[in-house]
Amino acid sequence: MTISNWRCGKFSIPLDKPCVMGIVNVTPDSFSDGGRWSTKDRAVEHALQLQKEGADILDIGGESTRPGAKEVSLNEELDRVIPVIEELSHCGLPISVDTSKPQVMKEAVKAGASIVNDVFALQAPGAKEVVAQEDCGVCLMHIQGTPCLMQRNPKYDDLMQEVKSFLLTQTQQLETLGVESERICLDPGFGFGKTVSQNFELLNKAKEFVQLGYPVLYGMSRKSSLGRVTGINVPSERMVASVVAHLIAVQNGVQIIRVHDVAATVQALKIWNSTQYYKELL
Ligand code: 8Y7
Repeated sequence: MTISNWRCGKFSIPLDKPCVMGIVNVTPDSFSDGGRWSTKDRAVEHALQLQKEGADILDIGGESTRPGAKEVSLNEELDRVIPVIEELSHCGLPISVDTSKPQVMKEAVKAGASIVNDVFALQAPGAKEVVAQEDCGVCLMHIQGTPCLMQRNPKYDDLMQEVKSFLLTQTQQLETLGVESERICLDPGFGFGKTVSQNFELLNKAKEFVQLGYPVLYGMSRKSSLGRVTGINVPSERMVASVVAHLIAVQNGVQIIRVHDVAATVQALKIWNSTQYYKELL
């Protein structure tokens, strides 16, 4: 079973070719000289740059989800992401909001976001109801534990089975609330409560998630497991590793990839696409 489109509000995102979600972080810049560029302006500028580089979706996040990151208050998160979403809502690309807070989801969709991307898979009280009331797409990601504690001691009896069954349980609950399956995307959560070995098992077995019949998203960009096996300690230097990891996911049928380095990823995908569609080449 192959799914042809991901329905996200006014967008129907085609999945016949891999789709690139560009990462846009809206976080105050500690090196800022104090005013020439606001946090909002920097984020919008970066998002438009990723659009130029060929991103298909822009993922806007105001809360760091990195291991050990500290939490951001509701008002702070709203102040960060809503103005950026409003400004980008007319750029022509579907906007995704990276949040776990139901109120942020609701305000973001009202401001023009078409996708809710939640690393907690809508487990917060009221989150599923917000998505059910709107017409947006949603990405459900698997996590074991919380960002603060997840890397302490990840444990599974059967990794693939547990991740799949978690995602399908969340999906079923959403569908019971009236959310159409065409709106739901699944993500195994590379790096979220998994060992290096478990992360690469998820990548190796990506086809098993694709076979569930929903669009599948993988986000591995610059993550520490890529650093561990390459010996590259600086995240921004992991571009080649990231591009290769995402290309492996795509080769295994994954339709959506979430990346920082959009230009390099798009370049790689043009080669991959050419192997799939060579009959269309001159
Ligand atoms: C993922 C994600 C992050 C991911 C999805 C980072 C917000 C950590 N990772 N969302 N978000 N999948 N769907 O290093 O893997 O980018 S934050």
